[in-house]
Amino acid sequence: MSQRTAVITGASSGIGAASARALAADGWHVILGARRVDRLEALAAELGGTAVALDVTDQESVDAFAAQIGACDLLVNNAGGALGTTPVADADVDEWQRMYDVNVLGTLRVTKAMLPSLIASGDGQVVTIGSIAAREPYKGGAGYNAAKHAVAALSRVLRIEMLGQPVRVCQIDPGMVETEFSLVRFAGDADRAAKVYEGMTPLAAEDIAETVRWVASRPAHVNIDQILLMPTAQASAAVVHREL
Ligand code: NJP
Repeated sequence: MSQRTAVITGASSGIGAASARALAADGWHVILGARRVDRLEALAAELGGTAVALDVTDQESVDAFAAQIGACDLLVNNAGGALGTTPVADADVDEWQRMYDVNVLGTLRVTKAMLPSLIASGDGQVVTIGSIAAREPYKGGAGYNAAKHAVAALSRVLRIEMLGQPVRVCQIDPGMVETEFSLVRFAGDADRAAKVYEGMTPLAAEDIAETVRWVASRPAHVNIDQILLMPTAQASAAVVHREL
């Protein structure tokens, strides 16, 4: 069988980069998309993959990205993230809009662009990285909760609409994973980001990547619909055991 191709968005750090490594180790040709192209190129060189600039919030960028991709058997919708923890009463509408754009519309833009190739593959798969925030509201999480709930709705509707087509649809919802996620959420405040993981062992990006690799390697008749995984020290979005 010829080498299969996986497209991974947000592959310049964290879960996306780790997923690219895990999939490449499993024999996939990986196409890496993100805005920080220098990082993508270094990773592509390491993995024998392909780096392509991608801003999922920009339709022209998504179109240019898709135009450079021929076959696509697996799409990992991973680009995304949270901004701030502002209460609803003080919500910054611009922050909400940016979260909605990257998480929801970004996932939509890339999925829509890749669907013809995924269908043509004859055994296509969409794996979207959601969040525990897609399942459970938490204090200060409203904008991110709303965006990831919408991502979950998109995944579930796509799953229904792809019935009868050779495209499987899975959403993987992580709890706390130590990546650049909290640094981005807290606008580069490293001390505040480090506090998120104080006194507990979070998941590593590699833990999610191994889940992506496992989902992507199930046989064509098996659709892993949804997975929620958290660190042992976390029991729900805001319930965390810390040894302080
Ligand atoms: O975070 P991080 P994660 N266009 O910040 C990219 C979800 N999640 O790996 O463009 C294209 O290390 C960005 O690339 P760049 C989370 O919501 C996480 O943890 O170069 N790409 C980078 O590669 C997200 O959906 C946790 O800046 C864009 C990547 O996204 C996914 O996991 C918990 C982009 C972010 O990498 C991966 O996040 C949870 C754009 N416009 C869900 N904007 C967690 N870590 O705790 C950003 O429940 N990216």
